[in-house]
Amino acid sequence: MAVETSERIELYGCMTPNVLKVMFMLGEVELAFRVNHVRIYRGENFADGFDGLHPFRKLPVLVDHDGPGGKPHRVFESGAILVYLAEKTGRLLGDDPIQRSGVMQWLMLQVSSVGPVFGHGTHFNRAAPEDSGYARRRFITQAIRLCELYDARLGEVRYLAGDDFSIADVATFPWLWRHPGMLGIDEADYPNLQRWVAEIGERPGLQRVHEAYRALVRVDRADLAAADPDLMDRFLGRGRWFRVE
Ligand SMILES: N[C@@H](CCC(=O)N[C@@H](CS)C(=O)NCC(=O)O)C(=O)O
Repeated sequence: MAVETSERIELYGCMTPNVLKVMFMLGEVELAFRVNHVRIYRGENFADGFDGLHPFRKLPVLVDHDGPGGKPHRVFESGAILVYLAEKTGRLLGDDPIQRSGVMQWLMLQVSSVGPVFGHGTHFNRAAPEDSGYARRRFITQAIRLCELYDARLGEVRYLAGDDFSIADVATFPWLWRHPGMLGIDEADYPNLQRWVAEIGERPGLQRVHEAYRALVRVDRADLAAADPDLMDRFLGRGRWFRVE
């Protein structure tokens, strides 16, 4: 894990939608940042002291060396990082209390439902050692309900919180861009969602960070292909790492 601080913002990350959210935001608000690649498929998030960055040893984590009062400030949890950056820059959070409330509702729905449902759906679809039919079907069913909900919403409004692009779109795009297809959901059934994915995918903020994210993907895919099976069990919380019978 390389840590040099040439930029004033450091992002601890790896290839995952939750990290892409933060990179996308930094690209949108045009803040320079340095990525500290945490090699999760080599177990770097389990290293001594990593819980000082994130108490649950997860990514992303952001460290702003120009934080409030000019002091360094650390933020974990992708939703909290987006709100922090929106407040820091005065961008993408809504201009009045009603707009801001709308942005927060769609942001919270992503954090509490879209991420966990598509994340667990992908886990039970691809990573469960034996076919856990109940869990796989449950999470894919929830994912389909979410696709229906977002398709209906995006049939009424241009962006998730209404007329304006916001951190709710930034948070949701990395999850609804490819994960429905990865779960075998037919994206053509959701034309409004497809329209939004196509539009958000062209955002300048995403273009700005595209190469930096691709670099994480290249290294993590190679690490994943060579990963130690016991480390994968630890990472996924299974095998000898199960804590219950
Ligand atoms: N709620 C967290 C989720 C973060 C998360 O699950 N990150 C994964 C990305 S791979 C991770 O760090 N996993 C490592 C682990 O669970 O050991 C957020 O939105 O930031």
